[in-house]
Amino acid sequence: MSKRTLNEIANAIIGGYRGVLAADESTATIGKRFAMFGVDNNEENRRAYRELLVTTKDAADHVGGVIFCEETLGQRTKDGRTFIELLQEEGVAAGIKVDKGIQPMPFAPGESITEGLDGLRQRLDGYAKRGVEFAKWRAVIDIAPGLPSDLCLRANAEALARYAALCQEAGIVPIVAPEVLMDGDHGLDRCYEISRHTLAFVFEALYEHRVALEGILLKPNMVIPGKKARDQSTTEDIADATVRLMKQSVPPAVPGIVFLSGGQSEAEATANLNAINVRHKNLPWKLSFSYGRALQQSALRAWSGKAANVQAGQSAFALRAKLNALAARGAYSPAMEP
Ligand code: 5MM
Repeated sequence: MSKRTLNEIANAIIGGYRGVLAADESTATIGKRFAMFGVDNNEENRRAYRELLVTTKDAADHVGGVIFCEETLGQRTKDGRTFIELLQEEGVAAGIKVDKGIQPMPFAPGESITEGLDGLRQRLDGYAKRGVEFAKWRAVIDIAPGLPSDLCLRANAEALARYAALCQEAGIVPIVAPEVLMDGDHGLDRCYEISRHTLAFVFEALYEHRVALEGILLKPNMVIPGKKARDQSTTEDIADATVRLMKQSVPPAVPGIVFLSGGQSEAEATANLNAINVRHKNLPWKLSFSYGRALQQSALRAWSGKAANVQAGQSAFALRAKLNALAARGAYSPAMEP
């Protein structure tokens, strides 16, 4: 079988109004999620939980790609299949988070830089041989008084672009994920302004590094007020500001924009994506989801680490996957919520 081009892989992941499941939480992050429901953060629980997600019946109709962390890639389902094999049988692309997390940026108080470029070419070659078709690298941008600095934005954009170029060289689609955090009390306009600035640096760096935009997926934040903002915006305002930002910032060659949920509730993340697609038609890119928390919260709650609850967890995950795929085509309604 001939290998798919980068553009074919990207389009297959988001084709049919599907989106991406971000199940790539590092051990520390999944530990925080497990702790909310009293689940022990051990290797078997992490494996069992990821197996619950990827063996959910019919999820492949709504999810075209799953991002794992390194540990999950080396694990197997109870019946001995690797997670990559399992996804391939379902026509779902396997992805891997390749960044090594964030570190404080030197001489830039309060800001962070994502690490993980050393040895990345070799790691990507190994992943490609195992059947991984896409990757993810996340830059984290904090909004605070006087922040972010151009230094932080430029350094993170440069790292994202170097990662993306290495991925494409290895035949892997890079998900480029610059995340402007929704922590803090800033309003919608400030989020817009900082996200605009961030994306300008990112696309300049992608150009400099000769990254083919047809072969990436962009995973940005929506334009949304900080969690502690006094004035919370309407779904319609969030949708309009987000699409305005994308029009200003993202060239039409990019096949798809898969938003992160970033701490929105499950219902909010679905409603916002739906409003984006209801209110804005004939856009050059597909607008879908690459959610972590907003696809998993109710599944994790229903499962709570108990084998007897696997089916309940899968039903909860299947529902979120379906509702978000409906939102990707603008066909969701809050009345569909349980
Ligand atoms: C931004 O976070 C990504 C999407 O998740 P949300 O929809 O919950 O925001 C997610 O892929 C994230 O990058 C992973 O959970 C990995 O996080 P860590 O910090 O463990 O690398």
